[in-house]
Amino acid sequence: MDTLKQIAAALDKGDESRVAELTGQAIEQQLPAKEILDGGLIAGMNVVGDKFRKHEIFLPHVLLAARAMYAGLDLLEPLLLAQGSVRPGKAVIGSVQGDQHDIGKNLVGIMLKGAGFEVIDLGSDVSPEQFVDAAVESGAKVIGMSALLTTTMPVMKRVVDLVKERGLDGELKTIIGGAPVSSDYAQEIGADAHAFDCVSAVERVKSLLDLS
Ligand code: B1M
Repeated sequence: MDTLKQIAAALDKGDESRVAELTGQAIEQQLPAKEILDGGLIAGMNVVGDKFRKHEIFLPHVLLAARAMYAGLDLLEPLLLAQGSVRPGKAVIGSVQGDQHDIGKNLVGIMLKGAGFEVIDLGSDVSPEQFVDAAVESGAKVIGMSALLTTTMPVMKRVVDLVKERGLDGELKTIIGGAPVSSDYAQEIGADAHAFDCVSAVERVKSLLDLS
């Protein structure tokens, strides 16, 4: 089995130390960081998500897998960050109120930092007021929201509405992402953009700020 498949299998087992060891090996083999991320860590997490959906595994297993994912991400982060140099702007990011899922949001943060952005990461379970207040206080021109649950998606609309209520529409852009959201949903709630993954998130943010 190649190293990336071994990483995915170890993540599926929730074996934190093995994921760290194998990610280290993949880095030593000089595989590109993005390939290790997609073909190893994210591929493994997709298997976990699939099994969870089919009730073949339960929450404690998913938590172990998430911990194992972070063990690999910690090693990859400096390599993903090394891609960036200048600071093109500031972005506030967070997982929306009621949502604890933060792995995808953290990846978006890493990739934005890698592209040189200053990132204000509000963490998870972030209220609409926290998003907008943080953007105003920091002078950030973009709010990036992540949601993994269908039940938390509507919070994104509340953030977009609050931006409009405060008269910031146009100068403060909003971008959404996460497995259950789509471009159609972004359009429906009036968000400025949607990104499918952490790489396209950077492209979208750049184009929102006229930097691309
Ligand atoms: Co939960 N969970 N979870 N979970 N979990 C899902 C999301 C679920 C789809 C699993 C399933 O049923 N197959 C399901 C949601 C169903 C739905 O709403 N339709 C689910 C559920 C039901 C739940 C609970 C309700 C379970 C329970 O308690 N009964 C509960 C809710 C807790 C809460 O948030 N209030 C829960 C809890 C958890 C854990 C805490 C155990 C853990 C999260 C740990 C953590 O994040 N620190 C967890 C996990 C790990 C998952 C799965 C297995 C993996 C999510 C993940 O990290 N994927 C997930 C199944 C799945 O998605 N396959 C599942 C890897 C990550 C890299 O992908 O976050 O999609 P993702 O990010 C991608 C893109 O979406 C995009 O970029 C990333 C890749 O480049 N992206 C953005 C994300 N944010 C973006 C923002 C952007 C742009 C792009 O712009 C700003």
